[in-house]
Amino acid sequence: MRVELAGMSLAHPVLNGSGTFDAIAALRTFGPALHEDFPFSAFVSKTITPEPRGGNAPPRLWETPAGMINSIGLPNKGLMGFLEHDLPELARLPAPLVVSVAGFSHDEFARMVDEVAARPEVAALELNVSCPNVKSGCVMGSDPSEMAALMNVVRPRTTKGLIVKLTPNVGDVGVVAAAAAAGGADALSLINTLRAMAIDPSTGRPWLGAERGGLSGPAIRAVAIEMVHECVSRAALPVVGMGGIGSGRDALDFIAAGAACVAVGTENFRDPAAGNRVRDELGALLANGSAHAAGARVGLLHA
Ligand code: RRO
Repeated sequence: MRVELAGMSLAHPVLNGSGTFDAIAALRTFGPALHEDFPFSAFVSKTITPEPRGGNAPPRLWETPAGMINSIGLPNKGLMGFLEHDLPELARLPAPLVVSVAGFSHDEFARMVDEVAARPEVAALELNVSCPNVKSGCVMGSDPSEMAALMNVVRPRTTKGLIVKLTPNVGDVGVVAAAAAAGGADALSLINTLRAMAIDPSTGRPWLGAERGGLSGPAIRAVAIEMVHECVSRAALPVVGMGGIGSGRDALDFIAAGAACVAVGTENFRDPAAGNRVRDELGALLANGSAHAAGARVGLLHA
């Protein structure tokens, strides 16, 4: 199951989705057992920004019939808080560390890449391009020219792997994927959450404090599989596929669609052992020689 991704040699293809598994809290809860059977072949941290952020007004979550809507709003300790407090703890995990970074301008992204990539504990970076550029007002991952301009700024700053996390809230995700590839990305990860809204039945007003949020979970899986397939055919890069993966069978679908790796996200909230289960089920399915698995092996070869 070994796979190469953005300069990392991973023992298997199952990662976590950024922001869906708090490894520091899990270590406190599960103790050394977490390290002994760590579910993910690389750990992706929750996105950080240059300055600390408190996040959005509550409520921040709404459960849907097959998933949930979140509007967490990027709460984090900021770059310096992360480097001082979280990085030493995350560096002790028994898996390479991918740090997810975001900024609201090219200068902010440049600073994040400079500071984070310089740390030897960090194996690769994920660029969360779902934030608006305050200068253009445009979400950086929603437009191929914005994507190209961002890659021009960040690519020359590090030789470490850069994984671009794509948003599905675009007309043509393939054209943004192609721009990321042309700009020197080492891999793509997709999909982030789909824009969504829930209504509070007691008021008729939006439930979430921020009014809108992002939908995740099984509800978005078929959308994610199509987008992974599209990006694999438009950009010659390994793709980390995610969106509603809750079983090895789901993971195999993404690999058959061309993903090199998969990530477990929302399912981690329902079942903290979901990563171990998906990894083990995927391993068994890949070994059993079915047509589904044969299709998936072609996906692995693409990587
Ligand atoms: O923090 C969030 O609200 C959030 C982020 Br940064 C993201 O990339 N995707 C998402 O669904 N929520």
